[in-house]
Amino acid sequence: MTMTVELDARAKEILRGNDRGGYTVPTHGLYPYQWNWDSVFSAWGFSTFDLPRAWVEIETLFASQKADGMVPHIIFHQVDPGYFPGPDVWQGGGEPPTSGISQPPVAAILARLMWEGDRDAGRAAITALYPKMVAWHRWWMEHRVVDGVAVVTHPWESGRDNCPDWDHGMAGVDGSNVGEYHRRDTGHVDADMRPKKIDYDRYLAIVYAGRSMGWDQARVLAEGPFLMTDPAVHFILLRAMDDLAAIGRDLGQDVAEVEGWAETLRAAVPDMWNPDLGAYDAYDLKSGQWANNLGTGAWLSYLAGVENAAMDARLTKAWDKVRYGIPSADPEGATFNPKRYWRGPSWAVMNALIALGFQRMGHEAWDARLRRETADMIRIGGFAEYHDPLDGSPCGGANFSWTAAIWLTWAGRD
Ligand code: 2M8
Repeated sequence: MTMTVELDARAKEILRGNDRGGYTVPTHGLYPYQWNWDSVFSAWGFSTFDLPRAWVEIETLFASQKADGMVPHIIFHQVDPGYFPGPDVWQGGGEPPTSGISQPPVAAILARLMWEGDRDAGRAAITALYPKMVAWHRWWMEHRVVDGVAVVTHPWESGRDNCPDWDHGMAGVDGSNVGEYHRRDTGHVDADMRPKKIDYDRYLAIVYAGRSMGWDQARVLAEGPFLMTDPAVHFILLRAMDDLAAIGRDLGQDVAEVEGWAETLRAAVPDMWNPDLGAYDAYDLKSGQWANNLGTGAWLSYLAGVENAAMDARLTKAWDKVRYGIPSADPEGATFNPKRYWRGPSWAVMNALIALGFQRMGHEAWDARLRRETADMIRIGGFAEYHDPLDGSPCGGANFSWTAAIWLTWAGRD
């Protein structure tokens, strides 16, 4: 097992190595562009040793904000043939070009932590960022909230691409007409650790549909082929609203609108409860079915200050089935796979977000356990994109920015 000091140094080296000047790539090769939430986690990592660089990361991300307030999920700073689908496929507009969807809005959550860590150093950055974050949150409320519940229009928008939450919604997407294409991800990592071809066909079909609507987000919501509620994004957005309001109050802003959004989201939390599952669950708005999956969304409820005693025992039982962190899918679920991407592996980055929830709700023992397990997993498997939750072995890409960031901010701290 590697020593903490060596891992600290290695984690910083990874972030520096993935720095492309103003933005950080998730990892060299597999993901050669700026991804929205990866970038914010990288910023949090940088904040432990280079705070000015940390703020620049978020500034660069918001520099690509659209006129309607959306902050895109990928920013294609420099065309790189190593990733598919690239800017020519997305046609999301912008200079640099972007994708046409968003990603979980973690910016306000982590920006608040950075700001409260050093107010003098962060004042100018947070003052400039605040109205941009308000505009982004407004975009979520207008274009990705249905009857008070957050939705995603593409599995990629959730950040948890092939998790079982999306199985019903994906089954309703016709991927048979996307033609020939050449995936690049399976040239970088083992195909068994990635989504299947049938998933990629459907991912592309959803992209082509959005593109044909010129990424008019009102139409994407109303007419797109995929639409599911996402408790994970809902709880992230709700927490981000609370944090944005706190930042606004600090800056002397009128936060009534932001507080109103938080109230709307909070009032809809019971609507995400699936009584048969005994947990918060994703719901397919197209076919009218619950996902029936004990997934990351349930775990993220604590992040938003939501607790449900009926769910706690169910969650800890699932956690006890593995050794290294929170599995991205129920270990007792029929399709659990400890190595296939979002269908079972443990993600250091999700563990950290879930732990912020445990901290908020005073679950100190759970926080300590999750931190210890995540640290052990990184000691065993290194700074991998994600890990097998049964033995800690590395999966996906190596030298990953967000895993390095999580080591520096949380997992590797005593
Ligand atoms: C993964 O998603 C991208 C598409 O956005 C991909 O597989 O090509 C997800 O794990 C996502 O959450 C993450 O932001 C991205 C980059 O790390 O990779």
